[in-house]
Amino acid sequence: MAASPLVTVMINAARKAARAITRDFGEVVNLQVSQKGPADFVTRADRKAEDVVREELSKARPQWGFLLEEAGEIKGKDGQHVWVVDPIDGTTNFIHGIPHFAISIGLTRNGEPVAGVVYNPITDELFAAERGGGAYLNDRRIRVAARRDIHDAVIACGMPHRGRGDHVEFRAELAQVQAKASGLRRAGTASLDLAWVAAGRLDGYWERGLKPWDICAGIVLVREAGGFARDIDGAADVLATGNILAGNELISAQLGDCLKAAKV
Ligand code: LIP
Repeated sequence: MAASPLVTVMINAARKAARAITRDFGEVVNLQVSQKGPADFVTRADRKAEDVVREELSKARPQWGFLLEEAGEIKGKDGQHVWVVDPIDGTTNFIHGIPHFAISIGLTRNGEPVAGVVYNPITDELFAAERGGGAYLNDRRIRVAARRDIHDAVIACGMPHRGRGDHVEFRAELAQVQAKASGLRRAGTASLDLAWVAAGRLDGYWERGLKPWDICAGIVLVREAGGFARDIDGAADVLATGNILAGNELISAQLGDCLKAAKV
């Protein structure tokens, strides 16, 4: 992939943060057996990685704003561009020593997601996309899967757990999808779920209650891979609602119908 200057900036920031994150992940794996557990350590690792990403991106585009998982919103002078960053998406996996998490860097222009990089430093898989430029996994162009029928589809989801989301609503939605799909997955990292839809590994994905930094980069990946990423209930701004549904045209429509059926 001949990355544009913009995507190159994002890739460099992700790779730089990844070096510290990978070291810290090794430490977290050791901390599993300690009484206190690795939670405090992980919070520090998260902040440290976010600082690295922020510094790299600011150096390259000093006028642009930020929406950061840890530090929150930082207004930019330019007023149009906002970096939307999750330094460790899949924190629960990270804390538990599960090697499925990612650095997610998205960019919005006037509120619209226009570029995204999602990097899993453990597998060294780097997903990148920019509006109009296609989606890539490392050097390879990726496309959403071509399956036409949800009966043949593997669908991923996010599950609400203690203190999160609407459990009853989720169970109703799951019951609908469960009855139709050929397989279900819950891997715990929204940005990678979307990246894997873009790469055709998953046919579809839905989750409610996510934050912009969980999905901004992944939305661009799915769309640039020829897929659809939209609000479950048809709202215009999926970044704002955080209720996302993704897949190719046919599977996303069928998944949308299942989720609608769960409401009645
Ligand atoms: C997480 C997501 C995950 C979702 C969690 C959470 P975090 O992001 O990526 O898939 O199910 O609710 O939002 O908190 O690890 O950055």
